[in-house]
Amino acid sequence: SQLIEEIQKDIYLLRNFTSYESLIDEVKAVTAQAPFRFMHTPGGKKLNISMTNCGDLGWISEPTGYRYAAKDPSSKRPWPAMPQPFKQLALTAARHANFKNFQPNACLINHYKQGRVLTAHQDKNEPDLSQPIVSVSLGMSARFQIYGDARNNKPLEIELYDGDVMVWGRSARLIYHGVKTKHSIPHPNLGAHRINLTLRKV
Ligand code: MD3
Ligand code: FE
Repeated sequence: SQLIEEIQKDIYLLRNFTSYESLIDEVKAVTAQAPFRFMHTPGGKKLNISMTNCGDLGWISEPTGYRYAAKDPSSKRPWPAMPQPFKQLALTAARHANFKNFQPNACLINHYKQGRVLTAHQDKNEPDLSQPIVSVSLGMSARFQIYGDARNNKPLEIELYDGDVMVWGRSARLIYHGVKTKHSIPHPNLGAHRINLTLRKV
């Protein structure tokens, strides 16, 4: 359709598909129960992006490794339930990319201050690689980097803005990717902060 662009094989971009205003109440409801926190890497360093989760399972980084956990290690309670609007958005976005009936059960929520980076990495902690990943950008813009099959490739860079949604699946599911926010454009309401939702079926 005209709404969706396949920017590379199996990587779909839906510009302006949602907005900060549409989802911020749900984000705040989640972070009131499970605040953003800086997790520690298996190497013992602090991540420079703060994170939280909602849904049945949440991605966590600990000195013992990365994993999906049913409980928030800070509160020792289950993660907040996934808000219905998150599920609906993921289902609809995935359908546009020809993934039928995508029902995410895990949502990682990343918070970037201006200048923070997510270095090139693969997402490979998920058991079923046939499932897509849907990501939602809110607030400040960011430079998204697509490295392909090796982290030393020269990346394709695309600027993502508030409300942009991407769907990654099939042959793109294990690509190396990263995020830069050095030259980001602040959002009128959220300022120099970016919130990213990463919706998965784990
Ligand atoms: C491509 N987050 O949390 S979301 C992550 O903007 C992560 O916060 C970035 O990479 C962010 O792991 C990017 C887009 C994304 C997420 C997962 C992917 C792209 C992906 C998995 C495979 C390929
Ligand atoms: Fe990732």
